[in-house]
This record gives sequence, structure tokens and C-alpha cells, in this order.
Amino acid sequence: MKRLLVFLGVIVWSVTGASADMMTFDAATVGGHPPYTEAGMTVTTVDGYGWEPTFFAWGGGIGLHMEGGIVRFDMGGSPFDLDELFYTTLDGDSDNTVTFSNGGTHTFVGGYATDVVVDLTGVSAAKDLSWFTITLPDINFCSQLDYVAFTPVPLPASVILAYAGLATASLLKRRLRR
Ligand SMILES: [Ca+2]
Repeated sequence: MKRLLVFLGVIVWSVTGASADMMTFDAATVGGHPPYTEAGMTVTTVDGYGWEPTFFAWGGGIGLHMEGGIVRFDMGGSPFDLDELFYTTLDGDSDNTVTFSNGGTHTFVGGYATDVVVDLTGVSAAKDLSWFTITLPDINFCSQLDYVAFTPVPLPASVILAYAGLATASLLKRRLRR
């Protein structure tokens, strides 16, 4: 019974213990290109507009340097909420777009030589995603994504309860056989 209680405790922890994860790019090879995976999240290049996105050490540690183009992020199909992007640029006049797997979009504008924190925690379209893309439509001189913060979406409670029920039945069955 003790093992069963520990097991159920772990299930409760895994449902309630979800917290933001970070993709910092800080373990990327400077001068390298996507694909790159960190904390379960993978970034790939969709289109570089002739200038392939490259990892550079500029601003806050290593970041994904884009002079324009489209990059895509996903967790191999596992759902997640997109919480925040940190974006540094020397170009203040471009409308950049985050496009979500559910069809929603969110636009952000760089400021000249400013750091832009794109807070998406209050954006309903940024929830329960299977992927998102970032599009820099024009040449954005010295633009760099320094980190992406996201939260994996836990399995629905009904699925967890079904698993817990099956596991409990299996444990009890094993106990009864003894
Ligand atoms: Ca970084």
C-alpha cells in the first residue's frame, strides 16, 4: 500500500508541478545553424531569405541570430504553452509575427538597440500549441532571439485518472496474487 501511495503522490506532483522551461540557445555551437534542441524544444529553419539563421554570441549569451526569415519551434508533437520570447535588435521598423499552430498570430516590433520582452502569458492563442513559427518579414539588422520560455501542457486529468486506475488495478492484482 505504501508503494501505491508513493505512486499516486508522483502522479499528483506531475499534474500540478508544471513550470516554465527555457530554450536559451546557450549550449549551441557559435556559427552553427538550426536544427537545435534544448529542454525538449526543437528549432528548425523554414526559410532564411538567403541568409541562414546562425547562432551568435551577442547580447545575452548565445542566441539565434536572424537577419530575416522564418523559424519553427516544436516539441515533437507534445503540447505546450508559449510564455515569453526575448528579442534583441538594432532594427526598429519591422513588424515581426509569431504564428501559432491553431492559426492565431501575435505581432511584435523591435526597437532600435533595445531588448524586447514579448510576454505571451495573457494571449489565449499561445496556449496548447503543437508548434509556432517566428517570421521576420524584412531584413532586421542584427536581430537575435536570446531565449524562449514555454510550459509543457500536462496530460488531461481524465487521461491521468485512467492511467492511475489501470496502475492501481495492476498493483492490487499483484498484491492479491501473493
Ligand atoms: Ca541566450
